[in-house]
Amino acid sequence: MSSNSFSVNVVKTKPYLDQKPGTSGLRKKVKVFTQENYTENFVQSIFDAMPSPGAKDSTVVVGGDGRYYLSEAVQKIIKIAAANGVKKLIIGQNGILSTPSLSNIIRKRKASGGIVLTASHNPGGINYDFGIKYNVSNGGPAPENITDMIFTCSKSISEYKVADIPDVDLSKISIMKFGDFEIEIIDSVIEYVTMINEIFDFPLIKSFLQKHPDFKVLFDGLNGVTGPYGRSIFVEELGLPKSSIDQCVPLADFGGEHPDPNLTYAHKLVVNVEKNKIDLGAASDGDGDRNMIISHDWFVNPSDSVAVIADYAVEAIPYFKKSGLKGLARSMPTSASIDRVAEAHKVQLFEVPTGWKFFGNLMDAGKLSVCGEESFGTGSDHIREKDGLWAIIAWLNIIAHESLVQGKLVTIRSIMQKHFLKYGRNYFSRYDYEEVDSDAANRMYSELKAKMSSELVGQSFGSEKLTIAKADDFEYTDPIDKSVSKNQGLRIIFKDGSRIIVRLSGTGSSGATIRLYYEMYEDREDMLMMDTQEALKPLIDISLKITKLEEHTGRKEPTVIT
Ligand code: VG1
Ligand code: CO
Repeated sequence: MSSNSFSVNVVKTKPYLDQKPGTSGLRKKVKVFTQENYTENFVQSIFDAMPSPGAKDSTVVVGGDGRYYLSEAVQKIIKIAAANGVKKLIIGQNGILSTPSLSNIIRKRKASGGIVLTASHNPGGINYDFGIKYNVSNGGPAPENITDMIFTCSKSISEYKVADIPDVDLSKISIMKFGDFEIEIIDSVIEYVTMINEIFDFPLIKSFLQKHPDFKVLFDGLNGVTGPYGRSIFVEELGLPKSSIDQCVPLADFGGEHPDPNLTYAHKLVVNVEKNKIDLGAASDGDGDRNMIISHDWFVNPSDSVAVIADYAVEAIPYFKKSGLKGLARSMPTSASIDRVAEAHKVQLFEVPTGWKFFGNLMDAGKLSVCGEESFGTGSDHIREKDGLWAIIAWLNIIAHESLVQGKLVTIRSIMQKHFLKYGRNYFSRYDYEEVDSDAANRMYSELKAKMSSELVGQSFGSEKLTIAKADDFEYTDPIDKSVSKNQGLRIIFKDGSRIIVRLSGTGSSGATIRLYYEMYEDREDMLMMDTQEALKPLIDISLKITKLEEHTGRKEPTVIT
């Protein structure tokens, strides 16, 4: 036996062939993860695939969103990590860390990487989803070459190593040592709140809230991981009343809901915002990396949200006053609202595939400050994950700043109107068809793909503007490491720049989810405040025609409309 005060057992195992990480980690039903050795195989594969210098002597951060099966998974990771020679694990108290908070800890502690235990916005509980994601030393999700390597390892695994150390108490802030192996249990919230304090203008926000006691804020944690973070920031730091936070106790099953901040699943917030005339309503998802911004008279589309934050960043937010605006980026389906801001601020705009992992290289190279996805993901180079509370506080900071500039209380609606008058408006909507039969979805997708360049280009739908100018399958070459990502979504682009995008989700755990994205640009002054669904109706009709969605799937209506 080595200097370790534990022995290592080698357990024989057989590979599972379905451990391919999707858009954001491996997500499956809890019942899949609890199959014999399923979790152990994947965790061992992560350690096997860890980039050089590998697992031995590394420091790894571990935490998750509090969903069902979290502590069991943490205990397994501890034993497998120790057996693989990991030097130190930094674990959130009770295993809890929001995704952005975990990204921050990796960076602050200069850890080798992190294991994030979450299925994000997917429902939790014994009959629902669990997930495991590996993040690298920059704090961001592992890039595709590493997730491919994890998958490769998982397909040929024949044994895993496990240390015979007892289950540890995750509930107390402490340091435990087993020979050379160390476990540090840290407070889940403090370091994140400190970081947020350093980024934003808290004195300005505080004086704004004091000056306008009638300005109503409501943050809904959707029973996910951000509850304690939200309580600390809104109630303790900013002194808002307790009534300005809701559903802020993390529950293992998220109270039986989808912890997904959108108009459908955050319905309770939508109703409360309306009923109580809330000026800034906000929600976050299960693991805390998404955000929704809404007021009683406006819903901020995520594609617009990131554009507004980018536009105000240097003017209003101390972090960017210091760092400047290095560049902007969005995922491909996200509207080009932010492209216009990039142009106005004379910085480069990057269009990357769906998934936060594609922003990391650009940030590490100093080419990117603010970025976002239409799927309620917004963030910046302060960490390497999208950050729900960051985006919400950014809005609060912008409202406080703009109110000071104008010498009166401004509304979210007025900020949006001002933005549209300056830049025009990219009307945007996404239709999700969830839990569609996989074969039907795949058939629809491949049929459409087959006729993309041949049949579709040149087809006209009633007007010259609505003639298809380009149709392709999006492909991305990373400007930094030159890696190529193919098959990232079907794009149908019209002569006037309008777009229909078709993708299949990579985060679901059963059946397929079809996503249809619509975008149309408008800059006529009297057409800026139209109803989104009305504005996009022609594109929606065209998409249903060319995809034959109903014929293939039997679905008449989407499950979720954003
Ligand atoms: C979805 C979103 C994507 C996001 C991903 C992870 O992926 O569309 O923009 O990055 O979820 O978000 P997909 O493949 O289902 O479209 V999270 O908050 O679930 O980690
Ligand atoms: Co999430």
